[in-house]
Amino acid sequence: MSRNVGGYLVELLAMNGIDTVFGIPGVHNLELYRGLTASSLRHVLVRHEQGAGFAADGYARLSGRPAAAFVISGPGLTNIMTAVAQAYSDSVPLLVVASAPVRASIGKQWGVLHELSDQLALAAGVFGIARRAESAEDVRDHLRLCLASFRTGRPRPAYLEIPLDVLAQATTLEAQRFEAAPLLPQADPAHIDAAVRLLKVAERPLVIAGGGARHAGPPLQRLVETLDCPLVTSTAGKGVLAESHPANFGASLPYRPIQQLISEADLVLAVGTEMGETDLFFVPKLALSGLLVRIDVDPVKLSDHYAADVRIWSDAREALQAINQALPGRATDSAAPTGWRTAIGGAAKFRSLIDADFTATAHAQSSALRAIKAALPWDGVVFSDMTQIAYLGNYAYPVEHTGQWFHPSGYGTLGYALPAALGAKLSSPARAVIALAGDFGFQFTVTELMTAVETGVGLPIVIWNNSALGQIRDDMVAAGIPQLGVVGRNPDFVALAHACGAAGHRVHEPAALTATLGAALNRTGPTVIDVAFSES
Ligand SMILES: Cc1ncc(C[n+]2csc(CCOP(=O)(O)OP(=O)(O)O)c2C)c(N)n1
Ligand SMILES: [Mg+2]
Repeated sequence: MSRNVGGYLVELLAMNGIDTVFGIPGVHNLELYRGLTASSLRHVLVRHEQGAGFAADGYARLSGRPAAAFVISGPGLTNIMTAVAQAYSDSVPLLVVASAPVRASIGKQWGVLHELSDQLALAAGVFGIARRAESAEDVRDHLRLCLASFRTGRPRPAYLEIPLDVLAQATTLEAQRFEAAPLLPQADPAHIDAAVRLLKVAERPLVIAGGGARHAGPPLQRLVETLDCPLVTSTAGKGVLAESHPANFGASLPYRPIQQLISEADLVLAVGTEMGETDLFFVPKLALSGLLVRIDVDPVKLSDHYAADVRIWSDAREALQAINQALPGRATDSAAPTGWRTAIGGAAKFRSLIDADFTATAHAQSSALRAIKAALPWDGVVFSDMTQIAYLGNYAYPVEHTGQWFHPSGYGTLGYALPAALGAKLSSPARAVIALAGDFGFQFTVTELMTAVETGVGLPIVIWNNSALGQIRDDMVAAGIPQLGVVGRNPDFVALAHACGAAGHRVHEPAALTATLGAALNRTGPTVIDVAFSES
């Protein structure tokens, strides 16, 4: 059968597990759209390419399934790059397919439409993998590589560009299903033995788990119970063990009592975590005084500025299972565990140390977080933005499982919450999903409210409205800088919602937030909830 390369690509995507494309058509990528209507792929028209990137990110974070974004050459690519950088830093797989100017013009600066001096090089700077297809065979081979990159080690966004003349070429190549099995590094048994030897004699061990451990909850729980040691998670690792478990000290890496505790450990086992600045807010590096054992699928992490004593290059679950097999029986089998964690007290004690420092504003944020939690079902999902309530929520919003609280941790990008929550809701319509953004961050991607209205998703968008760039204002005050550029004029968010065809409400206290959010979750279509508490 003959169709053009654009149509062939769509067939390949449909055969290889992509079911949703977020995009904006333009003259350059028209041939990507020719075959889309007849295919099984769902196309979601977004209002800005950054929204497409965030939506694909949210889609993958909640469902585990990658989505694609179709963008035009030049501005389509540059617009989506911020969202791609966010996905890169948080290890989220997504596929961007872009057109490119005709091959004859590339690199020649003729001034063709949407020209960049080097589009592929630009993409290579933000994606995990970036390829240009110069033929139908290239499309097949590069796409196989892009999709495989999502399953081999640390997932990153992938990029495939196809010049206009290639997109329009006819091809008779048959679409095919690629190999889909994950390919992960297997831990070297000698490294597992070395870790076990250290863990057996450690007196004050502590485990730090990140996003790379998200799927390793059961072996992680068994290990911390065996060792009777504290577990601390990054935001990406939030919920890997129920936060009500006495050994889970929560996503508390930024807090001083926890950093102090970590510095007193004689052995830290870091599983699937960077322990980077964005996990620590804002210490560049943890001060460790003991030994460090790291488990990571990313070899770069095993050789970074933390000098590890034992480096296990492996998937977290496999490595933890192997360690558990080699460790003596569970301490919790006996009535009274005798490890370090029991001696220093459980998570509750450390949580009260952290909570003792909360300001009046933090208490107001806390009450809003509790009000949100009360409105959501047990498996409800929050996509948060870069706002003060979310920085607190990273730690204080209680979860019992992974996949309930998402934050743009690594790249720290304003405007993430709404489009990411939208993508997540489209991936999993039965789940209760909300966006939680600040008044300023919401406005970065407010255009995607129209996408939410158009797709009819029952999506509450909660705005933490302190009428300011609150965090930056507070940072200026703390640094003795005269306040400048930290208070902007906000629209009437309720009226804005109505103008877009969404519902809109303003609430002033927690009970009203719970009630309004509960009702919004049962609505068809999005609801903007402007939260204006007195201490916000
Ligand atoms: C794309 C982008 N630009 C700028 C920033 C810097 N920044 C971080 S938080 C913030 C203020 C956000 O204000 P708002 O959304 O109202 O949240 P609040 O701090 O008031 O809770 C800014 C400007 C950023 N993180 N991302
Ligand atoms: Mg604000």
